[in-house]
Amino acid sequence: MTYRAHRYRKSAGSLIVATICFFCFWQISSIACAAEVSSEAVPIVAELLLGGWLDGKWVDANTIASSVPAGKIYHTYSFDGQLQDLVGGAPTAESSNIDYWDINFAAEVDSDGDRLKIGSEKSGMPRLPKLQTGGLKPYEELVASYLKRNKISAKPEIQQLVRIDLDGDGSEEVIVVASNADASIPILAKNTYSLVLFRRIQNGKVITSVLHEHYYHEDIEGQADSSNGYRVGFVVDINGDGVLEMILNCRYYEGFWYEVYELKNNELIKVLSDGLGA
Ligand SMILES: [Ca+2]
Ligand SMILES: [Ca+2]
Repeated sequence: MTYRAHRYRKSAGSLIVATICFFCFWQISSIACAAEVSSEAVPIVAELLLGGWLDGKWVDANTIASSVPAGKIYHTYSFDGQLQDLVGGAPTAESSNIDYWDINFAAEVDSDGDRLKIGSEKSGMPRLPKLQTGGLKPYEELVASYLKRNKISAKPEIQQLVRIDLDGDGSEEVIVVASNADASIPILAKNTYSLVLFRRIQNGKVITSVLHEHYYHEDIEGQADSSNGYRVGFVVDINGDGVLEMILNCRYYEGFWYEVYELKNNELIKVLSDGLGA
């Protein structure tokens, strides 16, 4: 800012004008600088307040709650598009079996879990994820290799194959959700599984990471336990750095939780997780 003022003074040729301008610039620049460093809290809401982005880092719901004002505007998203903005209230402390934070919205909208709400001025969908339904064979073979290695003889069943260029480098990343298990009943069934894989190109080679893997080898009933079910809920740039985050919707018989993943060094890293359940 002093550089701009200094240059202006030299060319203006008048000390008074230069002095006034210096202070004008100084004030404007100060406001601009303040805006740059001021860290607007970016809350993430899906069924409950999951946490968010604050002061340059990912923080949990407890940490961000006091920094979220009432009347904040939220961009909202479905899996493959931006929906209408909503105005949110101040976070409220709630309690069911566990304590959590919720945010109420002025307009109640369709099923809460189908919509991600991000309290940021920036639009979070510079690129849209695609669901691939054809050409699954290579991915079925990939899943089959994990099943074989883990002594599951069931067929590979792809539930979701999501293609998205997370970092915008022109190369698509792929998230594979495969399962033959039913997470909605309190039963563990023999020869079932639940898998979430992440595929991307690194140094010209395709590499795969496991985000979740469960292999159920026994029939178990009566423990109110169930298998885990996963779904890529949303792919949105939450913190406005141009790289999309992946939000995984995770369910079991008596509960659910969400996991937020950030792409770092070409790896998906879990940065937040919150949910409700028995
Ligand atoms: Ca990419
Ligand atoms: Ca981001």
